[in-house]
Amino acid sequence: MSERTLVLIKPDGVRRGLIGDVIARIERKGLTIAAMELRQLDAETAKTHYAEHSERPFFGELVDFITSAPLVALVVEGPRAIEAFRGLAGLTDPVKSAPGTIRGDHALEIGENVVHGSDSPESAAREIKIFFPDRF
Ligand code: RTP
Ligand code: MG
Repeated sequence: MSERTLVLIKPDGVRRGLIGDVIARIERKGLTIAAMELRQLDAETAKTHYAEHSERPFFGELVDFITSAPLVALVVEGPRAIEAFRGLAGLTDPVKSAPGTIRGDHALEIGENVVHGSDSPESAAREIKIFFPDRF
């Protein structure tokens, strides 16, 4: 059974030239890219996407960062795609992420951790609708 997940290559990943690296890992794993777009988020879209964190102390910084420059949004598809991509990404804290993961290989700061991946089927459905409202 195939599943879809929303992946973001965040502004730090785009700025640092990591689009190709992230896409290569997705493809090497056997996952499929079903949609992809380079875009810069406005604050409203960013707040909707990260609504679950609206009461957290880092929310303002998170919104400022994710809207600071273009990102790449992808819909990634495959068997257990949500869990599969979270495995490729590593843990939220890049220092605790194992080498071999995207965050473990490329980042040091929690606030600039290169990628986002949906964390549940409900999140994936909600987030895909935000980024690709007419496509799925
Ligand atoms: P994401 O949603 O971006 O894929 O990351 P995640 O699931 O691994 O982590 P989550 O708990 O959803 O947090 C969203 C993003 O907020 C930033 N964050 N900062 N300063 C902090 O303690 C803190 N905690 C989280 C991170 O950039 C994280 O990716
Ligand atoms: Mg999250």
